[in-house]
Amino acid sequence: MTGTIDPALQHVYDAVLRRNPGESEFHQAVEEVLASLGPVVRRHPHYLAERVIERICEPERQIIFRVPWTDDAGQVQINRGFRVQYSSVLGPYKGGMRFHPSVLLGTVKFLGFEQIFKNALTGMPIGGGKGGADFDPKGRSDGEVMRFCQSLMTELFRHLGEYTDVPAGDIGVGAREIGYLFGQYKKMTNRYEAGVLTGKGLAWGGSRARTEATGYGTVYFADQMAQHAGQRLDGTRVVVSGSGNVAIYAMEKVAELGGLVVACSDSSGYVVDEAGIDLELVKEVKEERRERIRAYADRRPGARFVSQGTIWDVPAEVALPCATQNELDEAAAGTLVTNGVEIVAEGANMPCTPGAVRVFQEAGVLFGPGKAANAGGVATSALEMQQNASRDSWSFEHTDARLGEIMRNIHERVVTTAEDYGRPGDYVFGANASGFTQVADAMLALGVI
Ligand code: NDP
Ligand code: 2IT
Repeated sequence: MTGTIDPALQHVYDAVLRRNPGESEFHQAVEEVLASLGPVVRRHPHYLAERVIERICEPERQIIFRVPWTDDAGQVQINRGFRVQYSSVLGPYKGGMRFHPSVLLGTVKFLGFEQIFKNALTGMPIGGGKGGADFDPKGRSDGEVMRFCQSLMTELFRHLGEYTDVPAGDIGVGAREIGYLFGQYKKMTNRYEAGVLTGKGLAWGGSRARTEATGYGTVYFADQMAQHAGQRLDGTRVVVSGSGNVAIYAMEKVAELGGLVVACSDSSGYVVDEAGIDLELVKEVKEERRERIRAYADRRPGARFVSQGTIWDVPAEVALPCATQNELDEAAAGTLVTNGVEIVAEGANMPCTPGAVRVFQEAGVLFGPGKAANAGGVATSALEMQQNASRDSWSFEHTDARLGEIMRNIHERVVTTAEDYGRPGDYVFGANASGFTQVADAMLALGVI
């Protein structure tokens, strides 16, 4: 079971706390990985002697910059942009950009840290990085979003490149934003360097199945977990939090595999639809009209909108948190367990608090951590880079089949590592130990870096 930090590693965590004050999400992400590494350093003491864990905890480079832009009323606005280039031992820095008013340096560092191990687990040649800005796209016109993206890229372009750092989307960054960012990168560099960004539109270098990949991949992973335990997703009742990119395509794949999604949410509340969530309506409300989720219940007979409590009050056998970090706490986990939840797979990054993870594991619930379960998005980004490098464009079926194969490989790798260390069924341990070992071995091979 995922536990506390081994005394042999406590000094590493103490140094992270001391050197990164106030960055609670970053502390949480580091603590979760360190709590898995006790058995790993006992088996491989040279990781401690060569201080490889301390090196991994320190980002290779952190970039913070001003993003000034003019809104539709002619008023100057100032935001803060970030790119944390965390680890390049396995390939160019790779990870999304998040636009949300809550974004701080510590947010980007937690996401970048997770990304290192997630990207290793994909088996693709990609390092770890993450970026973003404290910009709030809600209520902004396309013109405002474009001017913001152009200003951000006017600074960021000098730090990017298809062999250097390759951003993509995350919360608040989808195909529209990637388009504006790519357009400005192209203008600043005078190069059509398709592989510098992923999540592009299909007409200009994007990959089929990238839009669907994170949500589909999360459900492929949950399906593997179910099969491994002799269970099935078919016929299960499923709750999916969020209603953005990851949530929408997770819901689509659950329905395809015969599950019934009865609830989804956004930051204003959740909707319950016992007849099964109508995905076309969610897409219309959230993707096309950029409305609040209440509009779903307003237009769908039999559905109800709830603004109190949490979506995890809705009974389900499968729970897929696909919105944001720390959205599912210990109390919510307790409710889910009481209501009979059997499988939890994280579509979002770190959506379950450490207390929630403990509750699930102690209750024998199958728990798939984000760095394994949601790795299908970044893996398909790597497939997009592969297509760009070879000036090729694959069919949806081929790309989706590769995604399915990658998710099966991740599941196998995580399960095997957990068993190898005598911790069968502990997906948190398996993911952390396996991802870490690959990154650490590569680092050591490259010298003192
Ligand atoms: P989107 O912006 O498309 O959707 C985010 C969803 O989460 C929206 O429904 C949003 O509600 C909700 N949400 C965001 N912030 C909060 C908050 N503070 N409280 C409650 N709800 C919130 O983002 P994605 O779907 O791309 O990302 C969702 C999660 O998945 C994130 O954790 C991201 O890091 C992770 N992820 C994304 C990948 C990708 O490829 N896009 C890959 C792997 C992980 P509202 O509309 O009200 O803001
Ligand atoms: O958290 C993630 O893995 C992402 N937001 C996707 C990153 C990517 O480069 O596709």
